[in-house]
Amino acid sequence: MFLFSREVVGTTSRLLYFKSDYIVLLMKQIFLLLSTVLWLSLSSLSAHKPNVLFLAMDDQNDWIGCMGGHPLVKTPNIDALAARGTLFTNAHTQSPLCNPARTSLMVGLRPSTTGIHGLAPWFRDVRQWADLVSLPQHFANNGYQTYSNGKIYHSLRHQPADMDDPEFQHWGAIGGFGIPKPPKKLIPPTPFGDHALMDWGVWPLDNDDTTKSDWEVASKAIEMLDNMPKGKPFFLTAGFYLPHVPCYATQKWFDLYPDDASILPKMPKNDRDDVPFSSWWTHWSLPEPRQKWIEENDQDINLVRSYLASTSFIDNQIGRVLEALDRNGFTDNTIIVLWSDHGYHLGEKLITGKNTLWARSTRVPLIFAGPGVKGGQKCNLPAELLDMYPTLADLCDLPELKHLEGISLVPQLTNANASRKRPAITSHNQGNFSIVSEKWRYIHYVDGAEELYDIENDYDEWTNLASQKPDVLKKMRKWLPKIDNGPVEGSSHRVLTYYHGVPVWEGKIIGENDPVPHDD
Ligand SMILES: [Ca+2]
Ligand SMILES: [Ca+2]
Repeated sequence: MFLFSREVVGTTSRLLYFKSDYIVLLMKQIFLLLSTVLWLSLSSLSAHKPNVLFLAMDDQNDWIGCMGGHPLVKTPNIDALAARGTLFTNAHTQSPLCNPARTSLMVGLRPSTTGIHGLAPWFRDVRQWADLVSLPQHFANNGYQTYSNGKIYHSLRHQPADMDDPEFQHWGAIGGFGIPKPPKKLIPPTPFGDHALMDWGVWPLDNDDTTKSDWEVASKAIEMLDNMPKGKPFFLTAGFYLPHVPCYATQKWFDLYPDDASILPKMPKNDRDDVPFSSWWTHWSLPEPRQKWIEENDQDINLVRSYLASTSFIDNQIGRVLEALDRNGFTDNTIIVLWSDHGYHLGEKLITGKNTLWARSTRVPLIFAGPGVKGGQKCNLPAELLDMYPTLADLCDLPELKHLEGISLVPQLTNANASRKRPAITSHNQGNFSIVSEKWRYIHYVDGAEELYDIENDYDEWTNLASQKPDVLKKMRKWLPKIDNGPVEGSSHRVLTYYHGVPVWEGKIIGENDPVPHDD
């Protein structure tokens, strides 16, 4: 009985064993089948995911053919891209300065939220922002291979290959300053220490573009496209440095433009008479020469022509990359976005450079083309560079990230008239904001001073209507961001603070009766 029982028990347990073994085997097979199905569907999904080509210009204002910012500028490749995509004609940066602008668009937060207002710090060095998932990281986390060329972040161009959570997985050309450089500056010494970057003119003299760093950025992007592994979608960048100073270009790009005053922008000498004095605080003392110095040194035509030549040279580099995209059969399945980090003044409002809250500083090219984007559209609704992150994630069906402050432009990419209720907001240090709607530009300075321009009828923003339109001011003030953080620890370079009524520029108090530096 006992034996029998044991036998029975043994048989039962053997049966149970066989049964459980069978179930395990079956489960394994089901798991394998499910994994295969999941893997197949994921890989077919990612194989069909659109690629992203992320093209950046530096300090490029609205002097782009299709934007109408300068009547003579020649940008045939950018214009052709706009013609087959959607051009945002009223797009604005979140800051008129490299580091805050680029940090903002790459992490999807406003400078007034991060407190990154100056050329330093690098946001990963700031404890509360160190782990932010940046735009390329979000793509990498979702099956994309990410490739970097040239200037995308303000200073970061390369990281070690074995780094955890790298900003990009593959690093190409470093890009950067307008090399090769002449043995000495081409223009006379500039105020504020004769900064090496404040220079422009024909260089190199041999008319050879292939030695230039921006040529190399395009070439490396082309090489990556030519050798792109199959099977995984890519997020590839080409970040160009020009027309950032020094504006060196070869003779053939200068030859596109007349060497006379017909290329100069219109700039009334009294344009700042109706502007608050605190506007000067936002660009109090800078290496970029004031217009007075430019004219006294006979540099106005030379600077404008050098800037235009540099823009056309970059347009040519963009054309080279787009040609490679096409040649490799990627065009139909690649979303292309072209942007500039902020604009540049070339004499308007009596200055050269950025660091202002007017159109020349804030208005930038922003073009989308590719799958999901309607071609041949111009959208005049306000748009922000901050919107690129959620827009690209939306177009590529990536999971939504809660921390992003921008909003997807996908509705406007399919219908340029789709409603958008939000204006475009730019800040330059704590308390200084510009707010742009379809009709108005409202500016609020840290001391409470205000400006208002009717941008529909006063494209150049010459007439400040703040004292005449109290109702409009009231409406526009409502858009001032509720979060307005001061400079984060480690901030420096072009940082303005204002505590207890005292403006401080780069650590030095601006006295009540101080004259505007190097403007006398
Ligand atoms: Ca810049
Ligand atoms: Ca004026």
